[in-house]
Amino acid sequence: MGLLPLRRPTTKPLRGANNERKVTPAVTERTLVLIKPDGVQRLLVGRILARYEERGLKLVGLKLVQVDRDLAERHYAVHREKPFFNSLVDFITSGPLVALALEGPNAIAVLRATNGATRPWEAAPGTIRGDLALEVAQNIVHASDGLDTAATELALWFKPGELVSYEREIDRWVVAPAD
Ligand code: IDP
Ligand code: MG
Repeated sequence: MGLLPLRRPTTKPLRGANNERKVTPAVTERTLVLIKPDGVQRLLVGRILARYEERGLKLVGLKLVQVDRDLAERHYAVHREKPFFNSLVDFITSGPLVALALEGPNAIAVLRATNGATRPWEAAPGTIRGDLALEVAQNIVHASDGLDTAATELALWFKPGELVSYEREIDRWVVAPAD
């Protein structure tokens, strides 16, 4: 499930008196993030999780997984024809990783931006890859790249009962009320 209904219903019209668009409604999304085996081995799990939490994203699923080849190949199926496919599957199965489901307004775009560009030398400082990685084959994190892939990947990594919906006291300070 990549796209969720707004937690707080919009109570005011989205168009003003002159029919101009007043606000872009926030879209609450869920997305899959992996802290890959290099992140686990380099003891970066806590720091990476802290970045996502501090951003305001809500953790709705979390587990440590020793990935088998079948799941790895399905997760990276879109890259099957790429020359790096086998080494990518070797790498992702080389040790445990941490799978996260994160929720928030525009979570898919927020996570892609927070993780940074695929090639760490092109990733902006301040991003996870821009601060913590050097090599494209060991770039620490994965995040779904769109609504469809988020839905597919969440279903691949989490059973429905492993994703938890809940309210946080801080949400009113993180998620702005609808205008
Ligand atoms: P993304 O992780 O930023 O979405 P993708 O293009 O989907 O990037 O590639 C999936 C993963 O495959 C990357 O995170 C990276 O670890 C690996 N990868 C991508 N391009 C290369 C490459 O040219 N050589 C080796 N590994 C690569
Ligand atoms: Mg990708």
